[in-house]
Amino acid sequence: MTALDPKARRHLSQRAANLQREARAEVRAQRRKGFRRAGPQPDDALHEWMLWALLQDGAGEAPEAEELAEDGASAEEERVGVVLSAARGAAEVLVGDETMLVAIAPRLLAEQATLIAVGDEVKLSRRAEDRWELQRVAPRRSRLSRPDPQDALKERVIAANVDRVVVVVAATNPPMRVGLIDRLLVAARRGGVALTVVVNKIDLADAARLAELDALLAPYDALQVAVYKVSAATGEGLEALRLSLGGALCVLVGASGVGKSSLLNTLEPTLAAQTGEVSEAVGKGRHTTTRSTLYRLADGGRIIDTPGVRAFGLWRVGLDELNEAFPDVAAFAPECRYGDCRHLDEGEADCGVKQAGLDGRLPMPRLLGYQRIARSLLAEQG
Ligand SMILES: Nc1nc2c(ncn2[C@@H]2O[C@H](COP(=O)(O)OP(=O)(O)O)[C@@H](O)[C@H]2O)c(=O)[nH]1
Ligand SMILES: [Mg+2]
Ligand SMILES: [Zn+2]
Repeated sequence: MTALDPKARRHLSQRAANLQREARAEVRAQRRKGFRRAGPQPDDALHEWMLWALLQDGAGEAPEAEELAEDGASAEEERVGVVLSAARGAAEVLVGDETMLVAIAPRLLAEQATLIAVGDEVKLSRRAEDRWELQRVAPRRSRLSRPDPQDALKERVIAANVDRVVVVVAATNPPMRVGLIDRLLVAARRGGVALTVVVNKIDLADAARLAELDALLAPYDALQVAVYKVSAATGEGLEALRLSLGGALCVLVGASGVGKSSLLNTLEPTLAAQTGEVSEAVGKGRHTTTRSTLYRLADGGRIIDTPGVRAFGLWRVGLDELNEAFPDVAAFAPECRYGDCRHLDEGEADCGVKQAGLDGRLPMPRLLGYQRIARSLLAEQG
């Protein structure tokens, strides 16, 4: 919103606060189970409401105006940039060194969650003196996707054009789930992105736990997945992590509370990415990440912070793609008696993969992890 002058910004912020107050009254009046109003919720940050207020400005626009500008736009009426964050109907776009707040073209709104993601390269068109609209999205080089939470048949792109997915887990708390790493590995391969695993909070782990983590994560080494053990609290391991990320565009993914925002703050102290600490001054209101946002690092790298994920669904992944992400498991498939063996049920006799798990050639967690995802994929297919 730095594209707005202070006066316009103050005005927008006032209108946003009004909209937020109205929404609070509306929700109070209609409180019943499951009720959810469209747009931002009363407790969302004022920032969200400012984006929403800005969107309301463009709601009554005549369609002819749009067509006119699209055909007749001259060079200085168009700009290209990268999406830093996107709300319903509006986006923050980095154009050169300037952050611009723009409305999203009405015809893109219905499919916004699929069409526009953080990291997307976009074209803007001028609509009025200081009003720009996001018109087009360039084809993506890579993506991290999952099914849309509201409609599993739709793709929800979490981040576009990223070089690396960095899955963050905590050494102790919250509990680490290897299944999330496996699923992200599948999704990352599917989207053409490399994967790094970061184990944060090692300051809280004793020697026994560290050894346990090493054993659990050893199989990933063989899959060209880099594993870093760090502490955002003490800074341990962060220099090595920073060097490995280089100037790449990375997306941080993981459960809530593992320390994604803390890591970002430590990697780039000039950033004020929100972390889970509750501010004394604010009292209420949790400082958790509610929206994916791209941040630029001083060394040229760029990192996308995302809200926490509880589970990670797989978008259009079948057993073939699963096998590609589990090459260590698939390596034993030639030893199965049947060519179409899925390495699952007791009924599948003479399974070389399960045998390899039983006699220790394949680590049991890898076999079980494979089977869990395979079962869920087969269940989805009905
Ligand atoms: N002990 C310890 N606590 C950490 C570390 N990193 C983050 N935390 C704490 O974990 C909580 C969640 O951090 P946050 O960055 O908001 O997690 P996010 O939800 O993944 O973004 C906060 O209270 C942090 O202070 C760490 O390396 N060690
Ligand atoms: Mg966060
Ligand atoms: Zn088998």
